Amino acid sequence: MPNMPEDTIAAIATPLGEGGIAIVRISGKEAFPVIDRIFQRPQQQKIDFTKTHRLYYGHIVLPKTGETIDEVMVSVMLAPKTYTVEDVAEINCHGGIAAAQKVLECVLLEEGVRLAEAGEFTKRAFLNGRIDLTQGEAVMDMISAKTDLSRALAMNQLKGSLKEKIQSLRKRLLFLMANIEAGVDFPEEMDVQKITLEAKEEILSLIEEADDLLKTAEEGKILREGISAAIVGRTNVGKSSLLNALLKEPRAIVTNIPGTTRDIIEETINLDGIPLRLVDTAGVRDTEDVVEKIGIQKTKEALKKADIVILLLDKSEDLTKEDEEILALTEGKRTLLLLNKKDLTPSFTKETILKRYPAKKEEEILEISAVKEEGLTGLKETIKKWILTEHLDVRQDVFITKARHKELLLQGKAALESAKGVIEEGLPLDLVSIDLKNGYEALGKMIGETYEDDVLDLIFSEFCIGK
Ligand SMILES: Nc1nc2c(ncn2[C@@H]2O[C@H](COP(=O)(O)OP(=O)(O)OP(=O)(O)O)[C@@H](O)[C@H]2O)c(=O)[nH]1
Ligand SMILES: [Mg+2]
Repeated sequence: MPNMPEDTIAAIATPLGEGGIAIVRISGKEAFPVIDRIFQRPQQQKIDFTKTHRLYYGHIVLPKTGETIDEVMVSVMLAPKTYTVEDVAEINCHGGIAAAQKVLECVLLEEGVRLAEAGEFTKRAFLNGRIDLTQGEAVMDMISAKTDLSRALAMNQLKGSLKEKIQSLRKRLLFLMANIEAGVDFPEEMDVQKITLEAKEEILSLIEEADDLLKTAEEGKILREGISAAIVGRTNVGKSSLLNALLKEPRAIVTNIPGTTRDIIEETINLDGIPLRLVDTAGVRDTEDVVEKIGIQKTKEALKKADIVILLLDKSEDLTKEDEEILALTEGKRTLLLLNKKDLTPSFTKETILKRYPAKKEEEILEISAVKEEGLTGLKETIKKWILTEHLDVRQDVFITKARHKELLLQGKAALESAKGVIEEGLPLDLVSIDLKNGYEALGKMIGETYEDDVLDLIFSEFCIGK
C-alpha cells in the first residue's frame, strides 16, 4: 500500500480543560518504544508489548531529569486491531490543562514522534483501510452531533451502511461492464442482442436505486433546514400569542383588537434538533381594509406553501362561519387543530369538534392556552412525531446527509442516464462501457476508493486534533 503513513503521531485526544481524565494518544511504529522510555511501572516491572489491549498503572517520568510528571494509566493496543490499524498507546493522565500538556511534551521530545494534524488518526484509519471515506466523515458527524437524531444518523453511517450500499451498486456496475465487454470482444460467440437488453434493464434498475438514495438526501435537507408550519385561524384566536409562547419571547404584537397581525412573521424554533419554521399569519375575516385584505391573501398562500398547518380555534367562543371557512381551507393538509384559551370558560370542547368533524382524528386535536403556556409540550411532541414518521424515515438504513455524496451520486446517475441513451439510440455497445466506467468512478470517489489529496485534506481538516 503506497499511502501507508510511516511516522508516529501523538496528540491530546480529549478537550483541553479541567476534567477527570485527559488522554494522550500515540499511533505508529514508535508508540511502544516511546512508552517504554517515559513510563515507569511499580517495582521496575516491564510491559509485555506482545500482549494487546492491556492497561498498565504507573508514572510518566521525564527521562532526562528523572522528574515525575503525572500518575497515569497506559493502554497498549497492538496493530492491526486498533483505531488507526497501527500500534496505539494511550496515556490516561489527570484531566487538566497542565498535566496533559506536559505529558504530551514528554512524548514529543522523544525521537520519531510528531504532533498529529487535525483528524489525522481518523485519516490513518482510512488510509490503512479500516474504514472508508463515508465512515471517516461519520466520525466527524458523531462528534458534532447535538441531538439524538443526528447521533443516530451518524452511527448508521459509521457502521458502514452507506459504504455497503455504494459497494453493492459498484459491484453490479462492474458485472455489467464485464458482460458488455464480452459482447464487444466476442460478438460471434455472444448473443449481443440479449446482452444489450439485459444491460438496459440493469441500467434502469440502477437508476432507480440512485433515485431512491437521492430521495434520502431530501430528508437530510429537512434535518438541516427543517419544515414549515403555518399558524392560521380567524382574528383574535391567539395565533401571535402562540408564536410568542413557542419562541419564549414577545416577537409578534398581541392585542385584543381583531386584525392585529397584518403581515407574515416567520421564526424558527428547535424541535430536538429539527428546525421548525413557524409562520404567524394575519387572521382570516371579511374586511374592507386594503392592508388587511392583502395580509389575508398572504395567509392563504402561506397555508398552501407550509409543510404542516397549525389551525387555532378560540374555545371560549362559539365556532363562527370564519372558523368553518378556514377549516375547509386546510383540507388535504396535515393539520393540527388547537383549541386555544382553555384557561377561560369553554364554549365547546374537543368532543364537540370530533362529533362535528368525524374525519378528524383525536390526536390531531389539542387543547392549549397560549397565554398560560399550557399544552405546549404536547403540541411540540405531536409535531415532532409527525416529522419523524411522515417526513423522515429514520428507520431506513441508508441516508445521504452530505453535499459531497449527493454531488457524486448525481454524477453517477447522469452517467447511467447517458448509458441508457446510448442503448436506446442503438449506438455501439462499447460506448456504453465508457459511461458505466464514469459512473463506477463517481461512486468510487464517494467511498474513497479513489481520491484526490485536497478532498481528503478538506474532509479531515474539519476534525479536531486528537481524533
Ligand atoms: N385567556 C386567554 N387569552 C388569550 C390566549 N391566547 C391569546 N389570548 C388573548 O387573545 C387576544 C388576541 O391574541 P393574539 O395573539 O393577538 O391573536 P391573533 O390570533 O394573533 O390575532 P390577529 O393577529 O388579530 O389575527 C389577546 O388579548 C391575547 O392576550 C389564551 O390562551 N388565554
Ligand atoms: Mg396576530
